Amino acid sequence: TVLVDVSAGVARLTLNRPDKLNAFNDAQHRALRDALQAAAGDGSVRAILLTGAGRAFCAGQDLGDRDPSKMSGTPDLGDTLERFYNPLVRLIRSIEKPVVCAVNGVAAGAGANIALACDIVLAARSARFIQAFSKIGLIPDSGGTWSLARLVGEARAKGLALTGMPLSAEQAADWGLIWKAVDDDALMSEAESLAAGFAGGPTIGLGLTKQAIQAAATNSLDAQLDLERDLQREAGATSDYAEGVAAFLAKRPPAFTGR
Ligand code: LHQ
Repeated sequence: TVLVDVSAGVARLTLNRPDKLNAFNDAQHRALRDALQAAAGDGSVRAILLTGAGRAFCAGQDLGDRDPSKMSGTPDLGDTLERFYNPLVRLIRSIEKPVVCAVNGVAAGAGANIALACDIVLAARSARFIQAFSKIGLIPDSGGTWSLARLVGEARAKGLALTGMPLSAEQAADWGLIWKAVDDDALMSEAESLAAGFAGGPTIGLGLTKQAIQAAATNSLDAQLDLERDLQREAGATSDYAEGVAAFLAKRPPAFTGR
């Protein structure tokens, strides 16, 4: 249910249930979590690229086996979030390497918000972001209420979440929801070259940068300045920092090793 290809420092993870628009069942959750954990722990992997097989990125939860009228008792969706979606979002945010998401087609429900949990989101011009939850009586999950409000502000977050209106890739980029909208046939090459750039980059510095920017969402300026001091101390102790400065002074391209 998730294809994994590791080469040249990049782990490519492809959601692979195309006939279900890559909707999540428990098996796909387990496969994605395992693949992300493996990539996080593999020192040869310095960037992660997440995408979907077929015409969609991900249609969110697979609703096929979720019909409450065919189940006994009250469904506990909080349990599903606690066991699957919340750990997935926490994992993506905590990986100390850039996670690039190439949204190749529609991203709906939890599928949209998992994309938004990634560090850099590129989307094919034909892709749509749909906060489908309101159509079935749910609230945006997988961090959606948090990331939407922060990325596009309360007015647009509420508009998207309450209406469930599809947002084009172009509009998503204009609003600052994602990094960039890309022509469909250029999506994967752009995503690959971005990931390759990260894989040849100063991995520790990039990981610390991700950590610092995420911390800014909840820190005061004072706390953030303290954090920058601590993380810059770490970054400045890496051999990639020494290499970066040496290369700059010698007017040659740096050869970063990720250490
Ligand atoms: C699907 C799905 C799908 C199963 C398309 N499931 N089959 C968390 C906690 C626990 C439970 C609840 O959920 C959550 C979080 C969530 O993610 S809630 C939101 C769940 N997702 C949705 O409500 C989106 C449902 N899908 C759609 O609205 C449409 O399929 C979109 C807009 C994504 C795409 O529309 P189209 O391009 O017109 O494609 P389609 O609707 O014809 O779908 C193609 C096939 O994929 C179709 O199957 P079929 O056998 O008829 O070819 C769909 O039934 C199936 N599919 N999404 N989530």
